[in-house]
Amino acid sequence: MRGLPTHAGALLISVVFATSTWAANEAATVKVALLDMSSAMPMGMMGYGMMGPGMMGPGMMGGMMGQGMMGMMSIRTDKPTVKAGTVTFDVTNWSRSVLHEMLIVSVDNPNAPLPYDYTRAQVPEEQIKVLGEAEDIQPSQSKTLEVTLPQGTYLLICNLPGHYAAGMVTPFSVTP
Ligand SMILES: [Cu+2]
Repeated sequence: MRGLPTHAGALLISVVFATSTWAANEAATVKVALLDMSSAMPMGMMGYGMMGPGMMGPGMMGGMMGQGMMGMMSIRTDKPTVKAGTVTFDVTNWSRSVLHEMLIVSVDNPNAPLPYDYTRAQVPEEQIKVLGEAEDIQPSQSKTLEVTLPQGTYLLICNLPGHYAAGMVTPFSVTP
């Protein structure tokens, strides 16, 4: 504290105290963007692995609205990891035309593919461990989902027909 005026030292102490109190009580909030080719790109989500150059070749735009094209739909989060406890997912469907949803799936290995029913073009939900879901999110709408998550690895997916296969899956992890 040498050299600091007395009031600055007091201020510093109170800031440190307030910060630690806030951190202990902080409930994690995760912003989730549900995206497809009709989406208005959310500025805050830029840089989270958006499709690179080469994905959008000339003439592709017209055919992109069909379902089932790998990488044509996606889920992005503003953070890949939170601490165990109450987690609030703030889920926004940035699509201009397509209904989406978000399921929180507990997995042993986030790199392994989920079981898949090719007839229904969906992940069979009775064969996976769903810890929460925000269903039927209309284009340009948001839903908030609050869940208590233990430490572990998860996938966030959209399980409307064709959407998981089209790329609507992203890993998410919860630390102790
Ligand atoms: Cu979807």
